[in-house]
Amino acid sequence: MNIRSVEPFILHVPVTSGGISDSTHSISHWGVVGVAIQREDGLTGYGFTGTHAHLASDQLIARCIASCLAPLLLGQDAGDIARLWQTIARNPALQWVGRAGITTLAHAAVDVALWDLKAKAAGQPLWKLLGGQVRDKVRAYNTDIGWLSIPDDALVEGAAVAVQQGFTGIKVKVGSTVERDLRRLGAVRRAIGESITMAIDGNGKWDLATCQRFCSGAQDLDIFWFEEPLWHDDVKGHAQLARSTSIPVALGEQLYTTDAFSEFFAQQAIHWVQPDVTRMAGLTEVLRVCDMASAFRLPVAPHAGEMSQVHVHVSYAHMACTVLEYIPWIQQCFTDPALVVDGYFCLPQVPGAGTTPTVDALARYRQPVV
Ligand code: 0YR
Ligand code: MG
Repeated sequence: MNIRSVEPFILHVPVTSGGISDSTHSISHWGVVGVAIQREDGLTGYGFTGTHAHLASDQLIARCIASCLAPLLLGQDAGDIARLWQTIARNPALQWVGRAGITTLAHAAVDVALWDLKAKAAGQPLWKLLGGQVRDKVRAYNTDIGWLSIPDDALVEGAAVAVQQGFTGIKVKVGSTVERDLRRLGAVRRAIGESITMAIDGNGKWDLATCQRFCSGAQDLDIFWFEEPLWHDDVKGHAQLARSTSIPVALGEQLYTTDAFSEFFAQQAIHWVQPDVTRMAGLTEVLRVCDMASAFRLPVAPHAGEMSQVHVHVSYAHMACTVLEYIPWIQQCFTDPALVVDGYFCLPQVPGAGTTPTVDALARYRQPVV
């Protein structure tokens, strides 16, 4: 069935307690830059990328969808996902202006919308189309309790509350000073006990020497993984860090292509693989990374640029996916929110990819696309 219309939209949704910071970013809203793709019979698929709600750049993504991608999609068979992926990703003029960045984020929204459409047309939740359920439950870890902007006491309290709610994993942001971060992590570890997994995330802030000093001081904290310790493109730095510490290295939220992951795999610079359907060119590309991770015997923990609305389907259906990030900022915007009960994600039941916005969210948070 052919595509009749391709319409971008932008939502800016407030984050927890009015604002959060990690080592690198301070944000008050999450940007949902999306697209509605409608078939000739009226069935509509939704996809989106995630941003820091910077309207001027969000509008560039929306414009890319409307002006560059829509002409490649209109009149095409919506079911030909792989063919349409190729048409967009290998369009010479588009490649010329961006093999990563805005063009890829726009492509992400389109690819996810096509998967949503396919799942809705089949009358099944996306995980069914991806091969069905390979695990009973998907374990959630809570990132929203661990921001760098949260004062020490509130951090410890929030971690304890998450454990009471049933979470068996948390993630705490680092990247201030080594001493301060070690102190905070020590306090959190004492509060949550030994059995809870505690990952940390540096968001690419520190240099190699600082990371190594941190890792030496963190030996007794049982760190589940150290995420984005170094600058995103620094393959050999990550390889060197991975060789010098027993703490596993996690990364991927800033990588746009399978080729980028491939280089980290080849250099043994990564232990936990964190692709994101909102950062790479959609689910089609993320599935390639998941398959590659399986081949390398590496676990996948998708990064939740879509707050796990789509990744919950992938995590139930792909053997490589081990644990999934939980940040609840935008879940109320969707008709089928990615819910966590007793520390595990619920298995989605509604047909589609979990990406259909509610009428209320579209009215309340909408921003102008031009
Ligand atoms: C805030 N998750 C992350 C948030 C998140 C960022 O900018 O988006 O911390 O992307 O690193 O693991
Ligand atoms: Mg991260």
